[in-house]
Amino acid sequence: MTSTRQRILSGAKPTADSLHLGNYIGAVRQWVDMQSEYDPVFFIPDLHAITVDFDPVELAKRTRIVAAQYIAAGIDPDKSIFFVQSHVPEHAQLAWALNCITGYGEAARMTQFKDKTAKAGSDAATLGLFAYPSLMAADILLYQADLVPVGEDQRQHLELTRTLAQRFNSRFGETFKVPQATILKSTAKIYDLQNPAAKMSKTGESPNGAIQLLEDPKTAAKRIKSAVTDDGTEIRFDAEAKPGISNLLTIYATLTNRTIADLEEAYQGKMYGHLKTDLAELMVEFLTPLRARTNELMSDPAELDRLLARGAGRARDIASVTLASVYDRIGFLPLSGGR
Ligand code: ATP
Ligand code: LTN
Repeated sequence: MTSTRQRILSGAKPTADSLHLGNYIGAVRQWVDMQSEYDPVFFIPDLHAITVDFDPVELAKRTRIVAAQYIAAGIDPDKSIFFVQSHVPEHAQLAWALNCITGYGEAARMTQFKDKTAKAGSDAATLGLFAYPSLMAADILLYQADLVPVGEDQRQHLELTRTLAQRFNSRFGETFKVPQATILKSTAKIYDLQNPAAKMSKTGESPNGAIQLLEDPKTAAKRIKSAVTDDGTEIRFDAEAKPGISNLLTIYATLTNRTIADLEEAYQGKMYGHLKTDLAELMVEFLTPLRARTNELMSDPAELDRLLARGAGRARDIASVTLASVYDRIGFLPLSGGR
């Protein structure tokens, strides 16, 4: 039976030793919430992770950690197709075909490529980094995804994905669903605890600026308590005038499913310190089971690998159908008969 639910697809790269709170609130948690309503495909883009400098031992370790963290955070491998990109060879295969209908200038205009090349220097930037967007297009188009929930920084890549789908369809016949560029409105952006003007990220300046989902919850609590706050004393959401307190309120509201207005009312007349103490406690309550579950999953890598292999099998069932149709339309000779 084919599902009538819309298909959503997304992924986060295995480029750190732990997801941080920004990844959780801005991405993984939303994916978890969407699992039941949509037909979900989530994956770990390890092919994308090697487009910048990487270490093989670290990559393998990080891929398992991210997988365990997704599951611990609530991605249910029974509800979602959940897999590692390199386990499904169709991604690289379709990416090649898409490379051949992507203009050189078109790829060179991608701001992520320009930014990363400017940072690394053009000799350090690889062909893989240049082809990052067509591989991302392949990730999406293979599964005929309707919606792709991503952050604002990925908007241009999604636009290119749509362009490539339309170009292929008009040149070779209707093959791909053209996905919607879905930048989730509700995607809360979480800011650095020490510098609320910058987003919380893997590469923030101060280690106290980010909360790692796998760190000691007591350390995380300390980071909340030492978060930079603003002038004044009133606990009120005002991203312009009170970026520090507003960030803490966003985190608090997400972790408790309460509204900001409700929190503002509850903290009327109280001090910043009260809010921080309560949020620090909440953080411990939130991180402790998440960390335990992640470590439990990590302690049985064979089971984790089995779940990922099952996901890859389900992914290939879909991806291979799309790729076969693409190859046929391109005019590649079918492989028939014996060897
Ligand atoms: P980072 O900035 O930490 O390197 P990233 O955005 O470069 O992360 P991914 O690891 O692929 O790369 O991000 C996974 C998801 O997490 C993306 O959808 C991204 O939009 C989201 N995300 C990352 N940081 C934040 C944040 N501070 N607030 C909200 N969402 C975030
Ligand atoms: N580029 C994305 C990760 C990513 C992705 C995808 C997201 C790779 N392929 C396909 C959605 C759909 C990032 O850096 N967050």
